[in-house]
Amino acid sequence: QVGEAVPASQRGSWSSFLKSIASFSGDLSSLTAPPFILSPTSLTEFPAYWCERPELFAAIAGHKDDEERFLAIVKWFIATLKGQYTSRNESMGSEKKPLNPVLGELFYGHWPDKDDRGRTTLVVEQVSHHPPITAYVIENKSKGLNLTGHNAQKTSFSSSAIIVKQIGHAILTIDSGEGEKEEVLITLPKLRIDGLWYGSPYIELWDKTNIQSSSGWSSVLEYKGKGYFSGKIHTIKATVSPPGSSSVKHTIEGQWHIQTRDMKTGKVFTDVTFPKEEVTVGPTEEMEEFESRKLWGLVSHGIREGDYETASREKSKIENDQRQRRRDEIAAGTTWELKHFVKLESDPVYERLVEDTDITPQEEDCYVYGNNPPAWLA
Ligand code: CLR
Repeated sequence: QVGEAVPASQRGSWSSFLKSIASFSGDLSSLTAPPFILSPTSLTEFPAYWCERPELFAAIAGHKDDEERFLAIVKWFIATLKGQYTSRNESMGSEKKPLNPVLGELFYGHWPDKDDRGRTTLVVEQVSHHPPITAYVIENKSKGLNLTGHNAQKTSFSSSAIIVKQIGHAILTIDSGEGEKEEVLITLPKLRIDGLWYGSPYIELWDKTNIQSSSGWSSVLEYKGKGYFSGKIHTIKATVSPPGSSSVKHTIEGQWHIQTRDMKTGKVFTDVTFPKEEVTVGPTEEMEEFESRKLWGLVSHGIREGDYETASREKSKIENDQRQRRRDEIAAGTTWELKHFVKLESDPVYERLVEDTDITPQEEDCYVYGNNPPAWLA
């Protein structure tokens, strides 16, 4: 039946929402959805998923050997997938529609030092509203680790599912303090959002992504869902190849939301069945106007409490304020100034790393971090 998981009073508006996405491709964030499917969290918070296993991130710096270090990167990456793609189902019962960030929206956080892993910080800025683009940097300075990336989405609709192509990439820089820094390109998986008809959307990953290091080590990660090679949901197969070769030295297989194994040794490679560590953020009262939880505070509260009238009124206020700002800028002949990132039309690191690979596209833009965190985070 249509919308089993949809409150009876919202079934009509859920069907119209589904019809509007079916006849629409591009920026989903701008479509109005019924209240039951709204998430109280803005997309600017999502980059935190990259570091919810801070000890695995820090562990990358603990290996002197290129091969060992590369395997640590693959391990950390696979372990982030569960948080990135299933955590809304766990916390809210299904995938939901996140709040659409405003231009210049900010999100700051950190994971404290513990057990010698060092402190890790997160700076996120919404660098474009139309189309929505989010830039972020995650740093563990004591370990010489920096992950800088940006992401956007291209959505389309196909046989009752939303297909999401992720645009953008992340670069992990590892500075061991001796000699050249290692640079590692990470590309992002394609998403298929199913379960829409019933009103309980969930994500499956498909196709392939790459991890490509300047050390020459590389990995191709292949994603499948139920009904493909293993018949199980959230399946991954990663192959790891040494420099200058496409021969496979390691194969990792399993389910990214539970466990994967190294097929050669039979040993567990990733296990994400124990709790992750959410990012620590300061008190909302001390935040600046454009910090995500402050900006959306009343909207989020409304959504959480089921007070959708307040949520929608407060959301309109934010959107009207944004429209007015854009009009004022046009009148004054100015543009919004980003606080932390600078856009480059082409990313030299990306382009160097994809050279001689079949990674597409061969060119991408990027957002460079200005190394200017707020004082309390620095
Ligand atoms: C953002 C970048 C993160 C990984 C990630 C996870 C879930 C994705 C999100 C990204 C982008 C926005 C997204 C969301 C799932 C649903 C949502 C595609 C890629 C869309 C806009 C909302 C669809 C609406 C239905 C759920 C009703 O690292």
